[in-house]
Amino acid sequence: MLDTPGLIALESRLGAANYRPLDVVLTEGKGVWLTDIEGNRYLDCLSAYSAVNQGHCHPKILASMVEQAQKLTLTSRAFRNDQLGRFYEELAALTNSQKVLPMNSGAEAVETAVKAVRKWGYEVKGVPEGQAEIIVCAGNFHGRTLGVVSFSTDPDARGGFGPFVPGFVVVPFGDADALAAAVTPNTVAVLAEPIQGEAGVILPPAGYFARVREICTANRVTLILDEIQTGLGRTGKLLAEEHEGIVADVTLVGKALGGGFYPVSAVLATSDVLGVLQPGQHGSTFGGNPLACAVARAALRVIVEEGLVERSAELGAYFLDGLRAIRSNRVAEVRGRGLMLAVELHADAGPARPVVEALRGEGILAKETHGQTIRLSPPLVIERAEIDWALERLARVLH
Ligand code: IF1
Repeated sequence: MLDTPGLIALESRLGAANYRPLDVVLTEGKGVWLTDIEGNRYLDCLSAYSAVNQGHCHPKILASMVEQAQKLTLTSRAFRNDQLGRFYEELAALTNSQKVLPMNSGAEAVETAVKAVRKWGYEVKGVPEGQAEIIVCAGNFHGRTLGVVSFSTDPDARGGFGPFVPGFVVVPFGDADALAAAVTPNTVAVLAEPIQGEAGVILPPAGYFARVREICTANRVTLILDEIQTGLGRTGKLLAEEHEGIVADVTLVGKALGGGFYPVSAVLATSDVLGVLQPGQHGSTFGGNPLACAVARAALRVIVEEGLVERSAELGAYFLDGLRAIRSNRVAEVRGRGLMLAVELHADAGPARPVVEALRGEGILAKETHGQTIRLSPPLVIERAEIDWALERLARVLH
């Protein structure tokens, strides 16, 4: 029977076990609300890891997707299409970027950036062939491809997958002195998340990225910010770099760029960096396809027209205050920026998973990370009353 246990059994029998999802089988989504096949409603506090900042099945993005799907969906980059240039223009204007390179998943955008800065290092900076080094931060999460897990520090992400891609140097996140000490004449880039997501919503110390920017500039090193999760309004700014008062040389966006409808990612960079890629040196069958471009254009329009960046700042602060007001001796810390929030439990308060299960029982879908932390990142279209509704239930569960 294709009821909840039946569908779960099907998944277990035929699927690889690389996830351990909550046993809720969702079938519909609208705005911040999800419905399972039994008709139960849930407030989404994960937003598909920030890929549905605009809310589920946003009608304007849906309309653009349907309209484009009826006209033209895929041409490959062997030919041009009438959506790509418009997509470049709108994304570049919004993010103040010189050049755009479209890909599909976040991990592909990271791989693309790594390839581009290495080539820039050899051709522009003059690093000896094969010697390029990229500095990354401990606790990073940039995706699942072999190149990307090669510089992960998470044993689960790396274990059993070697041999790895060389050329990466790991420094502690938030320690600018350690980063400065790791720079050599062969360093081509520093790659970091503005706020570490998977590590548990870890904010850098004030002034950290300003110093990272200085160190990069002084040593002719490119700064790559992975804004795949933090970007497009999640932290209360369009890009999280704005909180730090800096501008990256290379910015990676993904997730919400596809509005939850379609995988769309992009590398935004200076002409200097992306200019090193010549015909035949990089590409993707699906990257920059007209359907992706039309969806992304609509996804960006919704962010701007509905003031989602401002909403994220305002309602994120409101949610954070509400979480801090919860009296619970199980909570060690509440932190976050915009609507990228986390509740960390005390080490002796037990794991976060049962809390997440209890929240599900109260009608809230959230996700634990690294044992002790519960991430809360609802779609940016959430209303104040819905946050109040969630706070009431969070208080009950965390009591
Ligand atoms: C999974 C976390 C979130 C990302 C950053 C690149 C990517 C991601 C900063 C890759 C992806 C996801 C993927 C998801 C879990 C998830 C996640 F818990 F791992 F950290 F969002 F919080 N850079 N993040 O966060 O993008 O290739 O997946 O499109 O299940 O692996 P992708």
